[in-house]
Amino acid sequence: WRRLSTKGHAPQSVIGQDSVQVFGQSYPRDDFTNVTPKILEKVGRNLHNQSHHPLWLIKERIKAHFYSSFVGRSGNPLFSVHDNLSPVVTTEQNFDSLLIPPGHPSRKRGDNYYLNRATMLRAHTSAHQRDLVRSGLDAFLLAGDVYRRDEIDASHYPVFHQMEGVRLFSNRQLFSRVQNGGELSLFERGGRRSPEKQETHTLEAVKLVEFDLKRTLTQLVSYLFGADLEIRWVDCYFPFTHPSFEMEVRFQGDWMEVLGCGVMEQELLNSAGAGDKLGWAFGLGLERLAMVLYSIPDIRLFWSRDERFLKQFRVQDIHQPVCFQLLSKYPPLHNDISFWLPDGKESEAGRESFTENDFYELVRSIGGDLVEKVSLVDNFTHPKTGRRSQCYRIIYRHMERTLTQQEVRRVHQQIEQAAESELGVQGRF
Ligand code: FA5
Ligand code: MG
Repeated sequence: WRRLSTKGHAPQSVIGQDSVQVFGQSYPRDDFTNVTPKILEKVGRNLHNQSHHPLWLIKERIKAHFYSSFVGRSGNPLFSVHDNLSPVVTTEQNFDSLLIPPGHPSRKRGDNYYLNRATMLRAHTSAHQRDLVRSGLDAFLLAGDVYRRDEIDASHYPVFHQMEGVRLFSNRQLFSRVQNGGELSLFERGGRRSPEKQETHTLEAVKLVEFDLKRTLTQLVSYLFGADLEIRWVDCYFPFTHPSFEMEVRFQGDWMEVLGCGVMEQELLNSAGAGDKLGWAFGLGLERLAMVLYSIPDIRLFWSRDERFLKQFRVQDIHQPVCFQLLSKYPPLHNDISFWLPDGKESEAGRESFTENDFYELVRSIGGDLVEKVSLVDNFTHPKTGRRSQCYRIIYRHMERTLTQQEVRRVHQQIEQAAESELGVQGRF
């Protein structure tokens, strides 16, 4: 087993032979356990709660906007804010509570960090929606760190931060501003699900909720970025909202997705004891917003402990503009790696034999933040034997210093060895 140093993460995170310990709790290992020491180092770091960290700054600005724009009947803030919920959740919270069916692709072991079959690091802040609604909240924001095994590039990192927002409406709250609103209803019987709405909802109720959702989010990004920012809405799908949308913003000449949202599935609200209300929910990526707002070019920078990075965000007033000066970029070094894949037989339930994410994970756990990007550059199937071989290009670059060839070669060789011993591939090095 390996005890991690106690600096900057959950005290006493331990990956043992038989169990994984996080925040003093012990989780028995099983065939789904795939969390790594590098990932556990990040648990408890809570960048979103570090005063004057750029993610904290964005969170505070979003809070300030919601506090000033939405005031309850007695002058109190309408939205409560939660930023300290543990990222360790049950798979029931992360998936089932959100109507994500068994066997759904988003549950794959290859895409998530499991402590064991029943427990995981949350893959999104939506994992808490049902519980917070059940506790009686009608309007809340929730910020937290989330964990996903994913590709590696400038805008993807295995740990990032999301802000969730939920707002529920009773019949009176939704229709009070509408003329003769008292005659309208939230629900109808015998309705059909269509691209516009769920079966139990009336079209008029859904349109008002959808309008409120889009207006709320458009006002939020205009407040953060100024009215000039170009945005667009894209239809999409989530098992826990319908209809569902993504907002994209124009960034460095391209459209970048910053959030997903939609009208909450009524079955979710029913299960949370709020079946007499309709609601909207959104989940946005705090790094994505911070990257646009401060022109931060690479998502790894958020983990920097470099004063030259951090001090730029120590503003007196959270509304004061930050002019982020990019630290000079140090030169990249790249190295390729090719190997034959193990014979592709499907093994026990839910476990694939080799996935690209297994390789990304391995590169990440050995190369850490030296790795800027990993891309699959060749995927070849031998015409006679049917054997498959892949070639990946790994780009190494440190954000804060120049790497030497030697240093990179050492890491690259460790990756080659580990790929053979841990993933069962056969190297063509
Ligand atoms: C979700 O996570 C949904 N839970 C969002 C949601 C909430 C929908 C409530 C409906 C209602 P998605 O996987 O698209 O959706 O992630 C949401 C946002 O997180 C993305 O728009 C993006 O801004 C950010 N994000 C996703 N993956 C990454 C990543 N690897 N690195 C950084 N940011 C990411
Ligand atoms: Mg998305």
